[in-house]
Amino acid sequence: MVNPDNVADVAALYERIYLIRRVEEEIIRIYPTDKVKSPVHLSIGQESVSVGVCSNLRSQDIVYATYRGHAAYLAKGGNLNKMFAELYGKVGGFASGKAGSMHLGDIDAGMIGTSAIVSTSIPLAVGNALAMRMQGRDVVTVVFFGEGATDEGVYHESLNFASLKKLPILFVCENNFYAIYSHVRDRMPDANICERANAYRIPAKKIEGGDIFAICNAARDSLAAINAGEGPQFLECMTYRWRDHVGPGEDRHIEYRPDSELDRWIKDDQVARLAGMLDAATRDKIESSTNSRIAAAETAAEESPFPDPEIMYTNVYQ
Ligand SMILES: Cc1ncc(C[n+]2csc(CCOP(=O)(O)OP(=O)(O)O)c2C)c(N)n1
Repeated sequence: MVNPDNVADVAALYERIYLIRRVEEEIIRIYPTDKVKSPVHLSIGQESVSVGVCSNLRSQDIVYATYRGHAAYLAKGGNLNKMFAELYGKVGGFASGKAGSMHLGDIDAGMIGTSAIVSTSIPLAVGNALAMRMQGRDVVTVVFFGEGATDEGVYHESLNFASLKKLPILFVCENNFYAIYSHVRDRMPDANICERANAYRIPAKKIEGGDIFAICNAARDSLAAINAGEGPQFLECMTYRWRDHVGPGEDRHIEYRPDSELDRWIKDDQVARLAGMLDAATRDKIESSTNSRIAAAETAAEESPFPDPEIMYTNVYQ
């Protein structure tokens, strides 16, 4: 149980969430220089979901996510240097610069891959859970996806199959209300996502407000149930994307969502919440070592060469 009164618990969460926030702030700063060679989908505002869930995972557990995957990658303990080099399209990246932001995959970090096609990582994650079971390996698979992915047919097939086979998988819906610019109420007659998971006999829990402690503790319970052989579990984590759907910019000018809604979520920022629970010395120590790590990763990415054109056709499956 993560205890908000325990300084070590709070510091550990803050270290991870602050890293993710600062990395994406750096991406915003760097993006106009054109050094980042792929589109970016930022998780700023949504970090508590990845951090809350991944803080309960073991190194052998496997994570799948979406094109909005920086947070999940870093929360799973991904390699910061390899990530920056990958964003810069350099050989030092985990895919030698060929994957970029939308296709994060790093087996050493337990992240098999992310995809730009909505919902496609869900059946892959279910397949991974089946493979782990067949190989007798003690591995839980976790898949992060947006509520927009639950509109897709393959999502329903995946839940059905995972439940039927009682697979060791945790489904985590990051419900930020919008698929690009369309609100969930304009896409579903009844946006009760947990009830839909229950229809496949998968226990589901909704966590309001992006509350990092609630997410942490719900994930811990779900993982315990999976490890006890109870089959798939489902978390619907309410959250909010502060920036535009794609790219580094803000999007208030598009006027598809009320400013007051965004402002309310910014007020409840979980990064600031954790920062406010720590004393200044602990916070400064975490922040300065994190910022040094980020600066070193940016330098390493700058210094890494671009790949030779010949690698274009390696590790490509047709
Ligand atoms: C199969 C498919 N349909 C449509 C798109 C275009 N598209 C890209 S992101 C997106 C919205 C997805 O929203 P959601 O799943 O809630 O995730 P979020 O972007 O909010 O993290 C859409 C429709 C796509 N990439 N793939």
